[in-house]
Amino acid sequence: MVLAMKNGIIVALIAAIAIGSALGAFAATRTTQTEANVEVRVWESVRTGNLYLSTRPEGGEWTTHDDAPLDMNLNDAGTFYQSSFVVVTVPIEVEIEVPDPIEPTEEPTEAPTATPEPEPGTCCEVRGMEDVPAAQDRILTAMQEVIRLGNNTYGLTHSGPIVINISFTPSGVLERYKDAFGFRPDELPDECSFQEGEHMFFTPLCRTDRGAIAKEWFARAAGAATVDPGWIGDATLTHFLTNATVGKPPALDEDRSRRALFYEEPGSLKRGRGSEELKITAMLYAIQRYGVTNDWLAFYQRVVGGEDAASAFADAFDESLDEFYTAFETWADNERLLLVTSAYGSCAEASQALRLQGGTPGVDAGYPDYRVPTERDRDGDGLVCDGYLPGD
Ligand SMILES: [Ca+2]
Repeated sequence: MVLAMKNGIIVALIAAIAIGSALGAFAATRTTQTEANVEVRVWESVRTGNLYLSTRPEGGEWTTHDDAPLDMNLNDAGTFYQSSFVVVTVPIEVEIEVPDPIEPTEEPTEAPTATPEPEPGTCCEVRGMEDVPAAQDRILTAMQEVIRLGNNTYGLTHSGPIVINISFTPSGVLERYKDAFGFRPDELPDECSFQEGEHMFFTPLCRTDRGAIAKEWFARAAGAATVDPGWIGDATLTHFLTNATVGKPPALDEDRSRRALFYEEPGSLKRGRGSEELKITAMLYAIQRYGVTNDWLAFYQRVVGGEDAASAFADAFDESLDEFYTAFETWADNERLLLVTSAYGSCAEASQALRLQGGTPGVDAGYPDYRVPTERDRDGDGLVCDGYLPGD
């Protein structure tokens, strides 16, 4: 009976210590989710029956709290002996996430512009993770680079301030939202990033994701409005994101465009279908046909501004949108013919002219699927002859 009561006391003590220590230790970093193991031992003097309490961090040094025995009194119900409250402080180490050092990046040389630049908005206040300045600096630098790219390459600017909200945890992002708007949503609108008003929010998953950072800024500067026809908006966003993440704009002679030309029906663009690759291919073809990227951007911004796409297109490029579709389809058919006639019949044949790409030769490298269309791409990575080694 006495033993059972003492076991009860020990369980209660362990619970009190574990909870107390966890809250005490992490009060400063309220959004950090972690665990600490605290080892507890209760001693009972064989001679006197007095109880003593010792604790230590896992693997650390023992501390016995108060040399005096625990004062054990019967609880109100008379069912347990309980000690008075014991507060223990246990030193623990918490590892705070520190991002990789920021690589210095080269400043793109600024092209002289004939037109005065519009007054740009400000960038940016960063809220959250104040105790990890490197994390704040990193996203601020990434956002400023995206803005510079948008300004220099696309003539895009945003207006007004931007507040970047980041946190250690997804629920911390919801707290940031609450700080900004006064209430806490039930769940994140997006697991990666989202924005509302002047606030942008980046979850731990995406706060170092250049694509997410670029996407939010592009939506802010160019307008997130759905344009009609939709491919114009999708392609323009893809163009910008490719430039921001890969470091150069997409080009017509790349595999993604050639694959679209080889496998897709070019008429599906006009019918509102087609892959992201087909859409960007059409945009690149329009730029090649009519002028330079900034002409396209000027057209795009007029459509975002609410102008009818067909009339804005005719105005910008001296050709109707329907005429463009016809020209694109004719060109695409011709390109497909060239790709078909220059395709290879086997991996061995392809190896005579092509270099393996996408991995380690003999293991996972291969050739673009449209170059050897008789081979199957079993894992859908766009490469065939996976693992082929010239000479096999
Ligand atoms: Ca493959």
